[in-house]
Amino acid sequence: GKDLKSTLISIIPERKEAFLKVKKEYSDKTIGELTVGQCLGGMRGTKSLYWESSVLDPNEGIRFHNKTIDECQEFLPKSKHEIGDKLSIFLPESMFWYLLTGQVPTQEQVNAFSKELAEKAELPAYCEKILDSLPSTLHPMTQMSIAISALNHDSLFAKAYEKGIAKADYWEYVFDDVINLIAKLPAIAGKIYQNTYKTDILKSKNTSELGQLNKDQDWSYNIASFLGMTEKDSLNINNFSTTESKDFVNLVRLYCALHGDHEGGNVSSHATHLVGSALSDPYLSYSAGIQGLAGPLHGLAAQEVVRFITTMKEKLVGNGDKLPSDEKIVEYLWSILNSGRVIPGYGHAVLRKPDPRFKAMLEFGLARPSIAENDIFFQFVHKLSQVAPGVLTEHGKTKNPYPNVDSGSGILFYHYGIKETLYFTVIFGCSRALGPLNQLIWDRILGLPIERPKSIDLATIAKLSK
Ligand code: NMX
Ligand code: MLT
Repeated sequence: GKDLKSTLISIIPERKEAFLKVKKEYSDKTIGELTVGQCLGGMRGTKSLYWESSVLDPNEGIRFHNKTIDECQEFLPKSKHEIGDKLSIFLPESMFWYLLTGQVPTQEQVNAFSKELAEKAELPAYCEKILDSLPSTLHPMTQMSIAISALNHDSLFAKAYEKGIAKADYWEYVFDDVINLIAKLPAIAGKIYQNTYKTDILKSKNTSELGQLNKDQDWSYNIASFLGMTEKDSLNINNFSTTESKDFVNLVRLYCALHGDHEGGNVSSHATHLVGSALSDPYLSYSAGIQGLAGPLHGLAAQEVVRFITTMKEKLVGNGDKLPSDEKIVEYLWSILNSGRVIPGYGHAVLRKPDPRFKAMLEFGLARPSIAENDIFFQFVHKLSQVAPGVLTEHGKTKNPYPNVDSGSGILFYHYGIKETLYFTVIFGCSRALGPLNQLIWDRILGLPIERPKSIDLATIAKLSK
């Protein structure tokens, strides 16, 4: 079968023709109105961004090229090492292929793509040096954005642009940069984890590497391995059995495949798209996305939820391992709301029902007795999803009282031994590359212009409103 780039090349003419046709025939037509409320209220609901690979329905949740999460789990290829295994999970690289081309890759194509990513995974020495020079007190997300933007040193697009290239050729260089960037994310994530949290243990064991690259393995396996989280890693700090190791790798696969794309308007995707429209290369563009993901109302909620759950557990049951009564949880939630804080992991700018991505993460835990029956933190997450919607509805402010994507994921990583709360959003940052960077390639294929909306002052808003 063809590789990803050749597959993409074969579908460009048709997609380009469809795009140009709509642009030509409908450019003067309207697709909605803009209210003053929208202009002053975070542009909510304004249909003003073009995005091909996914659409978010407020009630149903995300669809990737019109397919639900369950459907994707059915038809997207899984790890070659686990073919036929019922518990295996579709690969993020299958998802990327599908997002970019709208086509389902064969097992063979995905195997080759995983291999290509592993072959390009190594970080250049200067990037490692930059990461090594950062204080371990610097937030992991800041470290991640620094590492990603530093890689622009090697941007093929930036170099070619400097020399002078035709606009029609931009996308090929952007494509190559995107693949290189995605390939290097596992090593970036691992290095940050090692430098920030594991230098002491490495020193005490007289070794310099937490985990290593496995060229025969998929992208998520390598994220897990760079974190020192597979049973094969030399330290195996968590004393993982083969099953635990397999489960953790599957958690990373599920998490990364699910968190990749959430249409275009979320902060990280929108930021990547906007910065890319200035023809900043993919490294600079995605580093802007990472900066947005680092905000507590967006991706950082993953960290806030774990802090929230562990503190609540501590306050309500101390060292105990049984859930408190629902009344006690309700009372605790009210104390948070009455002090003017938000319940992290709840609410959404678009969704009006529980996030199907949350459900998928919850089901991952529920399917494993060691989590569902023995992990009190997970049980808190599950219980909260039943109790908090009622409290938030009574509170009456949030338009969506249901759990969002960040509500359950962090606690699953916590279960497997990643307990450093500030770190969780870095794994989100690996995953989120898939959606915005696939669209960035299309932005350049289709020749989208620099983004430059009109801004207006309050007097003009009042004058124009009718
Ligand atoms: N707890 C308490 N109050 C809330 C919550 C919540 N979880 N969610 C929304 N509200 C409040 C919100 O602060 C606002 O109050 P005010 O009028 O005083 O400013 C009011 O409800 C209306 O907000 P919405 O229109 O429902 O929500 P909006 O679209 O502005 O914001 C979020 C969406 C996701 C930023 C918001 O629900 C929130 O802050 N949630 C908690 C943080 C979180 O979980 N973020 C993760 C989102 C997923 N992700 O990864 O990006
Ligand atoms: C996301 O995945 O980006 C979040 O659910 C936030 C959003 O869609 O606005």
